[in-house]
Amino acid sequence: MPFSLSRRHFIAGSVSAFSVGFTCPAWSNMQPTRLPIPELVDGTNGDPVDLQIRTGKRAFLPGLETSTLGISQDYLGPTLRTRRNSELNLSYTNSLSEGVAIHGHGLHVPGIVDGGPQLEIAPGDQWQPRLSILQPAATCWYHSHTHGKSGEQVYRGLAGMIIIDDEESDAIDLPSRYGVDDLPVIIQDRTFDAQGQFVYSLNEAGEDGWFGETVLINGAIAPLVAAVPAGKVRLRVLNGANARFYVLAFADNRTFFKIGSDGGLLAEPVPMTTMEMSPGERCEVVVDLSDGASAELLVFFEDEIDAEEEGLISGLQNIFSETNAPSTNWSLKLNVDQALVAHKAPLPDVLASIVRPEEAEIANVRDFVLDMEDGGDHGAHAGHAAMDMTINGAAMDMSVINERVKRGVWERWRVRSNQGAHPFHVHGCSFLIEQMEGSVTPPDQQGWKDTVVLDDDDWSEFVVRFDHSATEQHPYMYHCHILEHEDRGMMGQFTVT
Ligand SMILES: [Cu+2]
Repeated sequence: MPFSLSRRHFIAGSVSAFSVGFTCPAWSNMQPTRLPIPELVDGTNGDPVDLQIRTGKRAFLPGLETSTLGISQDYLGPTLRTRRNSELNLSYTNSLSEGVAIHGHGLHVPGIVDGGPQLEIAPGDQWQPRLSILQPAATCWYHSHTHGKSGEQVYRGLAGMIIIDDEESDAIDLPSRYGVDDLPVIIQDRTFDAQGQFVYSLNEAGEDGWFGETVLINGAIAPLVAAVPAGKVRLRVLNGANARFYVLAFADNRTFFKIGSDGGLLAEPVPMTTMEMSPGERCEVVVDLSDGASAELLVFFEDEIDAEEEGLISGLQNIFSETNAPSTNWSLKLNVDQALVAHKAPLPDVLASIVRPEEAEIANVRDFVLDMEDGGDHGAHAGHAAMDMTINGAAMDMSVINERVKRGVWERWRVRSNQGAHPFHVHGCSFLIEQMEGSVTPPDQQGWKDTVVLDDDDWSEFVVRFDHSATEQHPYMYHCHILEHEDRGMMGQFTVT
């Protein structure tokens, strides 16, 4: 059951709420374009990787150039590949006219190289973090974490994927040829104006954050197609949205296998037909195309599937026949190319060994309550000034350390909200979820994670241990990964010593 049937969403005051029904945009009748595959930059040998934070232009829509931000490219950045027990040396140059902080999301690295808002790169400056990669194989990402501007900068393009390999993942037989049978799938939603420019306003974002109307995958408007071999294909799916929760399913309702979550491989493959993903979350899945037929991955907006329809989603045909059915325009079609060498080996029964701490090892418990306070009468616009977003009653203050954590010690963190669903993200670690929204953790959420969804009914709980240090000058962050919530203050700072 990947769904929370009790999840509540806010409609009132959400000026970005998608409410135009499902008329297909004009460009949807065109031939689907090919899924772009971001350039792969291998940083495994420790050579410095130059990353230019810059402006760009991309024609997402035919004949219209959109002004963008990118990292060494017009929109998004290259996929960075690294390896456990190696050093990843990055060299960022900020050529923008505003400051930028770039966070390595999911990386277990000290606060001083974590890229939080305290590490803003001034215009024209460089930042050269040396990252000792000590964690297991995983799909991570890097993105803007600039104080008060993460949402806008990510929306315009400042994000990219990081792939970590290790000896254990090499030893098991999984599809791993980047761009062939191991595809990055970065899903985002964006709104374009009549001139093809991105539409974004933190001040006008509703309570749920900023929702785009058009799905991009790897920086191109869906629907998209990819040519893949007639075998097992691995998708490294990243929900790179500012605020949307997505639901993924194949058009033929086929079973696929989730093999990895935020922090690495699951203990064993988990069969699924639908998969919900919150902003910031990564899911690695394997789909079998051995029969040579194509498969179409559909992207639904979770907020457009109401509770009654959620009950129907296991029979997707029912959803398609609903008059107010979610859009099926947003898809990635996997077309088989028989000329490509196929990965035919069966999925391993065991992927990774995940060891949970004993109860006696839990040395401390911390509670976090996320809150959104409506500032009063603000008409149709639940704008920035009207919203008070806090964790444990405090909005993010760059000069305040909210929590002090001991290094190398297991803790239990309990997280709840007073209003709405939020993806809670913690820097510098992976954690193990013990319960989600008061319920038993679903099998696909039982691996290493750095985001957990919480709701306003019950606690989500996880156990976590920090193995690196974060000082008062360079603390870690915990925050809601709805970027408009983060930018409005739903974030705190903590040290690890
Ligand atoms: Cu939130």
